[in-house]
Amino acid sequence: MPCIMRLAILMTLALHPETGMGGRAKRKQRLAEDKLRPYLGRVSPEDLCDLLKCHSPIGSWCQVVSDGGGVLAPKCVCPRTCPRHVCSPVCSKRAPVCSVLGKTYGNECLLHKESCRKRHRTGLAHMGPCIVPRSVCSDVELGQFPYRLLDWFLLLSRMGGSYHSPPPPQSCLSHAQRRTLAERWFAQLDRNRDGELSRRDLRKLRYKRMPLERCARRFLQSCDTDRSRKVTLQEWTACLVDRSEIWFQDFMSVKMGSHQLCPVSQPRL
Ligand SMILES: [Ca+2]
Ligand SMILES: [Ca+2]
Repeated sequence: MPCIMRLAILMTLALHPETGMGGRAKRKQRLAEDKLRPYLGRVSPEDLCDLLKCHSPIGSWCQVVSDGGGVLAPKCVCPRTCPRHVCSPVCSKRAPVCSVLGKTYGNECLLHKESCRKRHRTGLAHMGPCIVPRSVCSDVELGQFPYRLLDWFLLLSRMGGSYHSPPPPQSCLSHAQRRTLAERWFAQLDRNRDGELSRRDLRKLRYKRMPLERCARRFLQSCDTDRSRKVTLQEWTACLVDRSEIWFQDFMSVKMGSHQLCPVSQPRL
């Protein structure tokens, strides 16, 4: 597609943002498809597909389909069948692919088929297999995960801050400071502010580059002690702070916050 034509379409999409309260996926989808309608027949439907963002059905992808009157148009659809193999019948340009969740699919069609089935929008991270294969979280790793996670939160909290001397390690924090750190992150992660962390709240957390990221799901499941599928602040601090301290003391046989190893002055977070 010529650059000018692509620019014109993009400007049209930008000048008519999909506003409206609620932003219902179906309506957004209809609007997005309507905006491309003037270009049908002038621009190849494959190129229009590249510009069409799929909101509905959830997990769908853009395919060129006949609109019934014989006109080929881009449309967001859920694939019913996909070629099982990378080269069936011909090698796809987009095979294999890696999703943002770190899972490799034989082709992009399979990714969307699963997304549609699970009714969960899953983005494409990059072409080719995921570089780091998904691995399992061992019991030993799960044991140290709360400490590593708290350490990581502390690092993120300090990033961008200025200090004259290197900040003390997490093991020097007092129990109260550790709780404050965990509470701050709870508030930050609880995006809908209902006082509980749901899987939706934690989606952002899981896919950041944190140490032992593969343990995140198992860890969060273990925090939900009453199996309510949500983690309360009490569950969160017990899971993150108490288990960090137990692990550290067992592993290092040193009391956390010991002044023998830490600066005498109480460190700030
Ligand atoms: Ca929440
Ligand atoms: Ca719970």
